[in-house]
Amino acid sequence: MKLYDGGRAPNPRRVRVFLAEKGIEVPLEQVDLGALGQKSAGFTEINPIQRVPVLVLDDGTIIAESIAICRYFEELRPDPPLFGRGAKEIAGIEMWNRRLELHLLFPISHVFRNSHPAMKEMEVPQVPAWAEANKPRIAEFLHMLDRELKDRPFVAGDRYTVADITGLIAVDFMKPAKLALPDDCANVRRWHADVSARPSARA
Ligand SMILES: N[C@@H](CCC(=O)N[C@@H](CS)C(=O)NCC(=O)O)C(=O)O
Repeated sequence: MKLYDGGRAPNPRRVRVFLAEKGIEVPLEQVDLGALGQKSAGFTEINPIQRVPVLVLDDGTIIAESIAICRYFEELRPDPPLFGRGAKEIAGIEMWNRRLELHLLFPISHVFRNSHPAMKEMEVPQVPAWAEANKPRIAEFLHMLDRELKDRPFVAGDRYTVADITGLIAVDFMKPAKLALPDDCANVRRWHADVSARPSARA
């Protein structure tokens, strides 16, 4: 088994944090995104979408998409249950994970990819207006999340889940995207400090 990783890039880190929470070690192979290694012929054969992370199993099965990879390991090692247990809990965690992907991680990624000079060759064409358009959406979502986190310790309830991993990675990705947490988001700040203090956050 081998996990194609991408250093500081946010999606591969989602999987590394997930694996650290599960206590699973997987051999990593770095794909140099700066040198556009994901666009090489060899890697394109592994993932025609040209993105990391990608998990390759010993039988040659290829699993791309961070959440698909995480779900594979959840099935192999159900404890701790980061996608939840039982219909209601699983649905709630899925709901929050999707909200954090669609309304926080992806918009932050749009800002980064469409405004950062280092992304010129990966995001073609860069559309600076799209970066600007996403900024108020990010702030609006963070204020909503702040209200939600007033009454519970973690994004989807009382326990740390994959939704917290997506949130942690999203908020950390605000720095390279040159975005700041709004001053009045004290609950998000408290939650972010808590999830950042977990050993898995260093993955
Ligand atoms: N939906 C995919 C997104 C993967 C993705 O966008 N990966 C980025 C790194 S965070 C990448 O490989 N970018 C290379 C490129 O844009 O050329 C997932 O969840 O794994």
